[in-house]
Amino acid sequence: SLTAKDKEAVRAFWGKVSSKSGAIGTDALSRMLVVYPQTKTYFTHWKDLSPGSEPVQKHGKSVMGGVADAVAKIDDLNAGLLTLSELHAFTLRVDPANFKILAHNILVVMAIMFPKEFTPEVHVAMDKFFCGVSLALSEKYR
Ligand code: HNI
Repeated sequence: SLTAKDKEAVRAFWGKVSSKSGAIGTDALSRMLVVYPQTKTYFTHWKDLSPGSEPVQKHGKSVMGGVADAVAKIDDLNAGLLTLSELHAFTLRVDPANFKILAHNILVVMAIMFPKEFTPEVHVAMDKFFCGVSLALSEKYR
């Protein structure tokens, strides 16, 4: 799990990239829908699922708001993300396998947008962080 050093690396990296979180979320969600088209089944109520569309931008921002919240609650992700886990499990019924897929796309976009800041140390810390987020979001499924 996340060491004190990992948490510090996540907080420091998030501090550098959070002002661009809307763009990160839009691009990550756009890529997820193109590269993993099975994820489109959850968003059939949207008018336009193409990269950068208005609902993709809006939801990209919303997801990254969740990520910001998770960074703030990094010391206890399971408790911190409980409400969001309940929403995804009971109301939205998102297959938890998709959390890893979205996390992967967010990492790819962060690496592209911040190549200098995305050091191997940051890569490991962010990967562990998103594993924790995915696990916390899956908590209410069982
Ligand atoms: Ni997710 C709504 C955060 C992964 C499908 N999601 C939200 C909201 C947040 C959020 C925040 C808005 C909640 C509210 O309205 O109160 N989602 C996150 C986070 C992750 C994640 C932090 C993982 C990093 N969600 C996923 C995945 C899918 C997903 C992987 C499906 C592939 N989420 C949804 C859907 C909604 C949603 C569907 C409702 C959106 C809408 O427009 O109806």
